[in-house]
Amino acid sequence: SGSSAYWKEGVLYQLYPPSFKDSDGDGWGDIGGMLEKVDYLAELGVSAVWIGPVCDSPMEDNGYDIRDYYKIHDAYGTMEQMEELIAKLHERDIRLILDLVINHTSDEHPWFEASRSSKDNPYRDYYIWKPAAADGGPPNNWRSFSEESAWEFDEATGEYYLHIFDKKQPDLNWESEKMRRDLYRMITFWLDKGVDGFRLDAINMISKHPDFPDAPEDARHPRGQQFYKNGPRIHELLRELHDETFGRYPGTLTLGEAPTVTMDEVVRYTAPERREMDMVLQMELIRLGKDFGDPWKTDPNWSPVTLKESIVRWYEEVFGRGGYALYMSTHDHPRMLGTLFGDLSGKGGEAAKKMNDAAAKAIGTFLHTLPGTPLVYQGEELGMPNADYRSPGDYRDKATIAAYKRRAEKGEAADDVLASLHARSRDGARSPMHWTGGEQAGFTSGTPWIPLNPSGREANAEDERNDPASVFHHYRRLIELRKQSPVPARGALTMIPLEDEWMFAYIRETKDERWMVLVSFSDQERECGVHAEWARLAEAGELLVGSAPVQAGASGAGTPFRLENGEYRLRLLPYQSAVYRLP
Ligand code: TEU
Repeated sequence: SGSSAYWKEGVLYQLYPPSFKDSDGDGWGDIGGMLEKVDYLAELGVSAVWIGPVCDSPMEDNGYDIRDYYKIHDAYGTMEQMEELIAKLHERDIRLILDLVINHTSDEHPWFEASRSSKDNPYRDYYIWKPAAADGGPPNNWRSFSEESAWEFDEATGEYYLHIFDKKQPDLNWESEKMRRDLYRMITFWLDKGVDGFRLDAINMISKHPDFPDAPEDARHPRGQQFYKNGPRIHELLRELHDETFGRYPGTLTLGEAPTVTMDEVVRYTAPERREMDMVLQMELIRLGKDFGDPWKTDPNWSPVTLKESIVRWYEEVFGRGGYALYMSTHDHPRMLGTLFGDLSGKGGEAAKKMNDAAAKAIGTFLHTLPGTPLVYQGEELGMPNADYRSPGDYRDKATIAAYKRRAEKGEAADDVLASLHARSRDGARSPMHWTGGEQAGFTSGTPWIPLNPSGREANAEDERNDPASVFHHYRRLIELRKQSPVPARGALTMIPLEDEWMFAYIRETKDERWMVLVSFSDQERECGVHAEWARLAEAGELLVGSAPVQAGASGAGTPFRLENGEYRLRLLPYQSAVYRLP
């Protein structure tokens, strides 16, 4: 890992295979489509691309249910294309990070078919089987992420198996050394293919409490999580995993998805001397506006002030001691643009586009000027808004469809349910990528597996690459800045105190260079008092990157600082952002 690891200086890109680019007209993104867009990724300037799972799968969870770790899913292409993608990315000095799903497999995986066939099958203990409770029901009261029992009864052997996700995703039993060895063999196979690292799916859930005790009936969703998230043997298992695989391939990047890991636990998972993982994908920033206790509720009283608190805690408690990927968008949560930030009227049109562009640039400026490693989720660099699907039939995610049905049957008003789907369903982030403003946004020549976003089409790669003021070029500039200066990746962070919680101002500095970052997360023009020293510094500063209206240097029109009656005021336009290099 070392201090000069590329991933500490660079930017990661998350590519969601089903929705990235379809090259053969079957409506599904595929590796052929990825090959077509390697130059696009190189132009954006990202250092590594994390692609979601592309192994053979029945696609119950869009590939997070693996049936064969050694075969590429037919709809995505062939192993030869995979090898070509690795080579082509490497030619452009971009690394490939594979999604590694090893907390569970598909129930159609041969291991599970053997395991369920009989109690004394050698693969029986590759999974977690338990007899029924005394009342004949599930072994305990745990519930899955899909809000049903976490146990599925299997007739053949009259026992239940554990699945903390969908029932077609049985959890692997990490207490079985034989199973672990099979996984290590598979990971080594992919490392020998030349992949540069892995994003480890739900990796902090692999160690379950050996007694599988009941959780309190009113425990937070998903009930029972306290007995498998950051479980009793998690660190020794991750250490063994590291030493048996990644540790033997120096420079391999490991990015662990660890949903409930708290800030102070990040160091235990990612400090180099721990020999576990390099970085975690923690959920603190993306939680904004969501009631994580209920998958379908939003938090009406949200405020970006929690972002300020998180980054200060991250900087003070973790930075320099552990690895942290910064993201506010991914395939598992609606895009913040169009749900929390940007144009929320749903009216569309020029004004909406302007508001969305400014908000997209504000989010990008915030993430890319913080300590840590920013992650760009496909479409975020274009300012693609959350899909505003208008009918339940537009959704594809199993948990979303089940929730809609359940709530409609309970008689909940259809509009209310649709509104909560728009605000919380992960399908909002999964609408196909916009490559052009034309037919099917240039994603496919066929019928896409999920409808395109009915709006937001003006945010597309082709138009934006030809518009220097576009969100795309704003992201390209932010990524370029990260390559030109050590300030964003390694500089110290000092918040500038402002009494307005929607306005952010902070300093990032090394001994040689000092930046000031200003960001408004508000759709209104706002202003507040600011200490004279900061205003004077910015007045003499050089604008490195800013959102429209682009300030002509620190003293031109639109300068955020004003001197009024001897007091300095900071005034920001809706979602205005600016980065100054200070004298
Ligand atoms: O997500 C694991 C996870 O932490 C869940 O909270 C996830 O965010 C939730 O299922 C969202 O509805 C990973 C993958 O990112 C997700 O796409 C998969 O569905 C899940 O694991 C099972 O593989």
